This record gives sequence, structure tokens and C-alpha cells, in this order.
Amino acid sequence: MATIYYFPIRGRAEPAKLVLASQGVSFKLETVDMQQIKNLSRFKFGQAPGYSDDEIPMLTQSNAILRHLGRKYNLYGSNRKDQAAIDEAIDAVEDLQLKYLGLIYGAKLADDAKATYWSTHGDPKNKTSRNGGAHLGFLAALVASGSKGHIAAGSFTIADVAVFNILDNHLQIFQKEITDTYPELITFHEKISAMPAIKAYFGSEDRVAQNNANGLG
Ligand SMILES: N[C@@H](CCC(=O)N[C@@H](CS)C(=O)NCC(=O)O)C(=O)O
Repeated sequence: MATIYYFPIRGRAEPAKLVLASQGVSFKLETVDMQQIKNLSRFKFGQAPGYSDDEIPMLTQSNAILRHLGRKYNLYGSNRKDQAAIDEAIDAVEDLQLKYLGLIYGAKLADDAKATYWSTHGDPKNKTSRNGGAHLGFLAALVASGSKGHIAAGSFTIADVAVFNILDNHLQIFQKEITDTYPELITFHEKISAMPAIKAYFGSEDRVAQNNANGLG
């Protein structure tokens, strides 16, 4: 059975859970202890999440897990052009994810840090400023340039999952700002949330309530 080894939060395990849920694949969450994993060689980099299934005894690195699931469940495009576009989107999401984690864990979501974050990574007027390639405007453009409401390949792929998840995290903090600024992102979020399997997952116990380990965001 697909097993995710992680803390009882959404965090970096959530994209994998979303993919499995979207395919109707049941999974088990084995909660881990931070100190314990430091001494377990199967957590190759001393970090979680980890993932295992019938093919892979243990895989770490959340984006490697996401890509493995994409290949396993045919959610990774069917030609190199689409696959490249999917990779591009996942890597762009990672750039924004690192900024987001800085806001949550580094700045502890302080009001002034939130304002600076929105100005740098959300406000359209700073899309062309130095923002480390991390800006919600880029995601909005990505969504708008996709086809059939999907980021790549004109169908549901792991790129949709990556973009959905980072957007979902940002909506916890910047709901009003995003709604007022990027209606295309709201439409995309609503579309993915309305997929029957995703909707069922959100209503299930598998969707843990806490987003980040420090309870913020
Ligand atoms: N690049 C890794 C980062 C994983 C990561 O930062 N995991 C955190 C929890 S979300 C962790 O295990 N931290 C403990 C540590 O770094 O010592 C991934 O994407 O999986």
C-alpha cells in the first residue's frame, strides 16, 4: 500500500496525497519523529516526507515523490514537450514554495513580513521587479496560458497538483488579495477543488487540518 511518512501536517507531503487521492488510491500516513528519522538511513537526507509503494521501498524529496507518482499514474504528459512544461511548472512552484516557507518559518507570518511578501510576490506592479522568479502573477499567467483549464497537456497532471497546492497555501493567508487580483487563480483553484475525487479527499480524515508544523498559515 502507498505509504507516506511524515508529520501530521499537510506541508511537503500534501502534493503526493493530492495525487493519490485524485486517482482514488488509498494511502497510509505513518507519522515520523524528527529525531528518529535523523538516525534512519532510509531517510537519505535526514528529512521527511518519505514515500513507499509496491515498487519503491523508500523515496524521499517531495518533488521526486510527485514525479514518481506522475509517471506511475500517467499524470506526467505523453510527449517531451508536455513533460518539459510540467517540469518547468513544478520547478517554478518550488521557487515560490521556498519564499512561502521563509514567511511561515523564518518571519513567523508577522504582519510586516506579510505585507512585504505580498508586495514582492503578489502585487502585480512588482511582477517585473527582483522577486527570485517567485510571483503569483507568473502562476496566473501559467494558468491562463494552459488549455482546457489545466497547466499543461490539456489535462490533469502533476503540474496542476503543484500549482494548486502552493495556491491553496497562499489562499490561507492572502484570500482577499488573490481574489481581488487574480480571478484566474481562483477559477483554477475552484476547478481542481471540484474534481469529485479531490472533493471527497477534502471531506475525509486523510486531509489533515494543520498546514505547517508551527501552526501558522
Ligand atoms: N527538499 C526536501 C525538503 C524536505 C524538508 O525540508 N523536510 C522538513 C520537514 S517539511 C524536515 O524534514 N526538516 C528536518 C530537517 O531539515 O532537519 C523535500 O522537498 O522533500
